[in-house]
Amino acid sequence: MTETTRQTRITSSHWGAFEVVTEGDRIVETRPFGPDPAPPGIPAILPAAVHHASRVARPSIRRAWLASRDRTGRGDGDYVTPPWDEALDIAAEEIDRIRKTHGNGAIYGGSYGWASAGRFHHAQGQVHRFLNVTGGYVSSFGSYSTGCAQSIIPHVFGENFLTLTYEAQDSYATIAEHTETLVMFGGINPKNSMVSMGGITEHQTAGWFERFAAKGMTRINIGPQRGDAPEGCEWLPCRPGSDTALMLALAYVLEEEGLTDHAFLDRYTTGFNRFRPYLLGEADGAPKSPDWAEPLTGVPAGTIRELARRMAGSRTLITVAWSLQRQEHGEQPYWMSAVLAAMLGQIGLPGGGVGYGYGAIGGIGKDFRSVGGMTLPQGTNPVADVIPVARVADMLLNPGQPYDFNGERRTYPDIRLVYWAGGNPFHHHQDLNRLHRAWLQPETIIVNEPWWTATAQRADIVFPATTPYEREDIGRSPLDDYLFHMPALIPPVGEARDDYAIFAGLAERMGLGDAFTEGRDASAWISHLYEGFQARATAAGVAVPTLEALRAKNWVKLDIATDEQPKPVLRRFRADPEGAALKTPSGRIEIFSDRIDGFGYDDCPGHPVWLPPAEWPGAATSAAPLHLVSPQPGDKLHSQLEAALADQEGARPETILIHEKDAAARGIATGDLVRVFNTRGAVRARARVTADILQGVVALPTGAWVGPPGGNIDPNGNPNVLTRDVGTSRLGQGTSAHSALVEVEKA
Ligand SMILES: Nc1nc2c(c(=O)[nH]1)N[C@H]1C(S)=C(S)[C@@H](COP(=O)(O)OP(=O)(O)OC[C@H]3O[C@@H](n4cnc5c(=O)[nH]c(N)nc54)[C@H](O)[C@@H]3O)O[C@H]1N2
Ligand SMILES: Nc1nc2c(c(=O)[nH]1)N[C@H]1C(S)=C(S)[C@@H](COP(=O)(O)OP(=O)(O)OC[C@H]3O[C@@H](n4cnc5c(=O)[nH]c(N)nc54)[C@H](O)[C@@H]3O)O[C@H]1N2
Ligand SMILES: [Mo]
Repeated sequence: MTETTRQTRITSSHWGAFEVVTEGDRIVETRPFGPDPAPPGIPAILPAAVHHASRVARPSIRRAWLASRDRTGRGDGDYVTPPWDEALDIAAEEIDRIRKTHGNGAIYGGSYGWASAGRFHHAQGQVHRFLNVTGGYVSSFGSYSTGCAQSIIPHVFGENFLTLTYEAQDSYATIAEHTETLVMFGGINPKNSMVSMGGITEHQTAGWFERFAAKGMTRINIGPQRGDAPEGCEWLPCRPGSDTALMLALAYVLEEEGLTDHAFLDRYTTGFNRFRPYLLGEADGAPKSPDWAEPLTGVPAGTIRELARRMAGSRTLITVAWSLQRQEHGEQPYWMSAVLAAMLGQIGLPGGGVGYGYGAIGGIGKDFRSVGGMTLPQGTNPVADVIPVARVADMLLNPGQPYDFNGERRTYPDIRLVYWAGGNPFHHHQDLNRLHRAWLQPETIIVNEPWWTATAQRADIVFPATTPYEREDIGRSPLDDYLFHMPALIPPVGEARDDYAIFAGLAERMGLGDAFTEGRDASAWISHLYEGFQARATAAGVAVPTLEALRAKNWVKLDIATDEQPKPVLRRFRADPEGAALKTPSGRIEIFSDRIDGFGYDDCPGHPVWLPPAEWPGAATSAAPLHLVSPQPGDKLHSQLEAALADQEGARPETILIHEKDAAARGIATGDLVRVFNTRGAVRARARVTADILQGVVALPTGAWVGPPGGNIDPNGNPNVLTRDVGTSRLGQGTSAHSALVEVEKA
């Protein structure tokens, strides 16, 4: 055996910090990071994933595209592998041709996706900077995570949704101290708070729930799965897509039994008088009573009444999972939960009111003094055109066609070139067979990727990108209290290059090299960005080491934790509704919004309403009787590291949870291979039979790479073959991933 140097160092990731053991050029082992009380299992797969055969080894160009600009064969797998210089020449020439022939408005660079955690090498920042420097691109608004909430919540609270959730909600410490009843729509799942954009170091959600239990807090998980909240929580099974009906019925009981806090409504809200007739049924003849809601939600009327009384009689925090707005009419549960909390009169009180996304990512519920993060400046985009992020297939299929978005009538651009870096749309988008048809429209598709993902396999030009383990970076999330130097642990695998080097190479060929690099190499950029961060932190009174010292230490914990941070926006508003008025048109919480009413949308009118989705249990048919929810995977982040995970015995196809009665009716047992299908497509999955899911609902997590195009069944089990690609409404235009009906049969 040749002698190799064995080294152990720490790195950071979206799922936390961990130790990495290297021997020479290889990662051989990972271990938990000492200070993390609940380290996730994800890093274990890293040695296999980083050195996996599915790494993109060399720049690759699809043979038929190169020969004749063929687009129909995308996914055919037939690539040539020219040397870097030649591949960069070809790509730069093509980008130049498109922008000179059709303008930069013909380039789509939204490039949605989580990429990696290190801040300088963040692929989105890199691709956007490159495209800005070279004349701009059509960009995207919002995220798949919370696009719908990002549209509706500013109308209701006058606040940017992300500012509200990340900076203004109660911390778990405040909840532990003050909340008596925690009502969780869609649960709060420690499995999901394993991750956070840019990193989460101490995983504490499970620990907080132990504290909540110890102090006797009532914790109610409302939704289709028992497992969406930690063990010991009460489970109130409720049909997916029906939460708004349940919230309306709770509001009805408050109003009927004199439990509404009218003093709060008078002082802090506007429009209750226009909502009340709808609630009581005076407007449409249908009182939104518990008896009305029972057949819609599956929750017994008596249970609804009792819950409303419990909520009114105690300090109650309503939490709403992000999944509730990743569904058709997702605006409604987000708006209605605010109305329900306003009727309870506890908004702005510690441990009361409403909170969005607890548990969705690890940073929510933590309170830190703000010292910010570190990002590569992206410059400005000369192209103004922006699409709602989840409307990408609509855009590609309908150039020049009008669409509505949040009060505006817009037109889809005519996209000729797509550049994607740091995302996997053939994992994340809905109705993948439709996306495939849309994907055949542009003349050219370029992807930077470390692995041959489902998306890379459908690109014309693929540039192999390094992983974070192959380059130096800084790990820093504004929602975390750690700071990491992420050393280059191993040299680049194959011929991989950093996204930065790829874009610098393209920019140089387009005569814009200096504009892109500003004369810095990666290391000079890291020093430059770090110095900016250090100066801001110092100004905020937080000591951070010099970059040199951080390099030597590998990581530091920043002294920024606070036990309790006053909820700035809503606490101040409660204390002083005139002086600290909200930034809504009325200055108050808008139960009725004249602005939204003025849009004239029947799928999102002027106050919250019950609108059944086109696909939900209430619309089940004999052809598609089961509601599919597609939660985040517990063993990884989205589709990342998939190739190595998929190699593990029994890991693929993905596991689908099915209720024991639904399984029995179909002769299905745990471990059986099944076919899950609807009119949009079919996937293979492995059944796990359980009593912990509502009858009539099945759960198939996201994360599998969809198989090659053309097959009539996806062998890996990606739920997006089955999901429906429609906007939440004309207002939010978010993804409706959780609104889908399917049938399951034994394979
Ligand atoms: N059915 C259904 N679908 C969903 C959802 C759902 O609930 N149900 N949820 C949606 C949500 S909330 C999200 S956020 C999306 C997630 O969807 P994505 O964010 O697209 O998923 P990831 O697998 O994280 O994709 C990141 C990609 O970047 C690559 N990558 C990592 N580091 C680098 C790098 O340094 N450079 C480059 N060039 N590439 C890199 C990874 O290999 C990976 O392929 O999925 C959405 N899809
Ligand atoms: N381990 C891990 N954690 C992750 C991620 C990951 O890939 N892996 N991804 C991260 C990302 S990008 C995001 S955006 C967040 C998402 O965070 P969430 O949106 O909270 O997560 P989901 O897993 O999509 O959904 C949570 C649960 O909602 C339930 N649900 C679905 N529809 C309904 C409904 O109509 N009503 C009710 N009451 N419940 C419903 C489902 O049973 C599901 O298990 O998770 C993050 N956390
Ligand atoms: Mo997300």
